[in-house]
Amino acid sequence: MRDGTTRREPPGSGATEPVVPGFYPDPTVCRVGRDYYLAHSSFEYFPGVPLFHSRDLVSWTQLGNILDRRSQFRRGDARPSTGIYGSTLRHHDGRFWFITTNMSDFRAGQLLVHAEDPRGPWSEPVFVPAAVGIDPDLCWDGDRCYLTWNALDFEHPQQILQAPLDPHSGRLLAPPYPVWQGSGMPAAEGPHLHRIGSTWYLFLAEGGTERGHCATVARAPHPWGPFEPCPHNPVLTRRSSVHPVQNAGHADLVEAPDGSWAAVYLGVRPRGSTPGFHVLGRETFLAGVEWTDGWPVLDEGKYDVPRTPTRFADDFSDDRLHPRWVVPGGEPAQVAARHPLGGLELRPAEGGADGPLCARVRDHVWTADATMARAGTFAVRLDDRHWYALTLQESTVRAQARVGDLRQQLTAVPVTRETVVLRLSCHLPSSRTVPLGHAGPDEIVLSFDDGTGFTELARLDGRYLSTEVASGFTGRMLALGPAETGGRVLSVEYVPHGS
Ligand code: 6LW
Repeated sequence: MRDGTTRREPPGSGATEPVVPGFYPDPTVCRVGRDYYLAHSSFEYFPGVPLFHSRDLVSWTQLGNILDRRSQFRRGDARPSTGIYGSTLRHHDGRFWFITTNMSDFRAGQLLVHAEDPRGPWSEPVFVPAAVGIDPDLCWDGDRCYLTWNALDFEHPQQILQAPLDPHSGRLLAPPYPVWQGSGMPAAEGPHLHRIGSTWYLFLAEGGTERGHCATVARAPHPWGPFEPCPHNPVLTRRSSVHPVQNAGHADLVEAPDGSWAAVYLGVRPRGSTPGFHVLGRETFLAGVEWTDGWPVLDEGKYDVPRTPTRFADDFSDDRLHPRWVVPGGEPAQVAARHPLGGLELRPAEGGADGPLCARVRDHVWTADATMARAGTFAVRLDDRHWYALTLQESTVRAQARVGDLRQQLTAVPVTRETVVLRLSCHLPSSRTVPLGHAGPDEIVLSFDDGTGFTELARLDGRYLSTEVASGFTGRMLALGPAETGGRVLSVEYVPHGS
């Protein structure tokens, strides 16, 4: 739905189906020839910044993670929702450029890496210490590069700043100056500057990344302004609507080879009783962009987006871990090593930090099996204070839950074999919504099979593993870790229901 404009055609599935489902927020996109590349914020999880490739904007394949060395992504304070925030991916003069903010290293300023091949290796970082803040954007006018960012200076209303930048050294070539500050809503952020013809368009996210989220735009004859706001701002929002995708905003544009334009943007899919609970984090959606009177009109229903195939099975027999595996505040090489007899040995993170080996949950209903040998933990988590877990150790399977300050062992059952399948599954709620029931977004079942068939240990309301309860900017993850006596996982299989 757009404020101030009416839809010309019934929405295609792209209005409700993400092109990249799961915790892949703050999308930024660029094109080289016929190849599109898409990158996302990833917060405390390392390696950081998942990078995807597509030829049609609709189907995407992960190439890897841009920040895959700790020299690029300094660990710092690795609490939940620290780390890598909003960013910009561009291609200029034969190079890919990626700029972002590592909130765990905030005073270092913006972090800039480049690569000839998007599969990497990406360069060592150049920092921009004179541009502290979040959501950096790069845009070139010929060879002159402009950095635009949100100074995150709550003392001053002029937070969206710009300055010419030497991207090789990270030096600002002039003092920063304010540009367009948005349409007046709170939290103007996520700037993306695009030159289209002889006009410069500055897109912003406004309203905050919750239900009031919007995308707005202004245009100018120069990169620095003066900016004229679009008369039908916001050009994208779902505020005050009953649309199944909410929090829509934080858009980035890309031009197709045929001269048409598209936009990627973030949204959430809340379910259950009011206020609605979203559990997969902020996901990436795709809209068409048409131009009327020199202004963009986003059409969220332009594309038909098929359901992304998210099923995977991993026996960890490849030389390298799949790029889906990441660690909150740690490194995969620290917490997992190939076991000589097969599978992965699971180790505790350094200093007892919370650091399981994680992979994003990408669907609303699914079943995931982790086959453990003698010991190990398998959990679904939002962060270190919100998780449901199964643990095998000393011939016993335990089901546990943590919700904020509350932590409870739910049950413990003896097992007869050393190899046990720990199963987490997610189902539609069995209750109706308030006031006819008490439905959350889903129900999570913890069960195991020690060769005698699956035994259900617990069935828990999924609302406690949602952003509306836990807060933060991330989404649900499957998590593999050691038990107190160590851990060895032989395989993991993730199967979305209905796939
Ligand atoms: C991102 C900023 C935002 O950098 O949240 O709500 C931050 N908008 O644009 C993390 O996603």
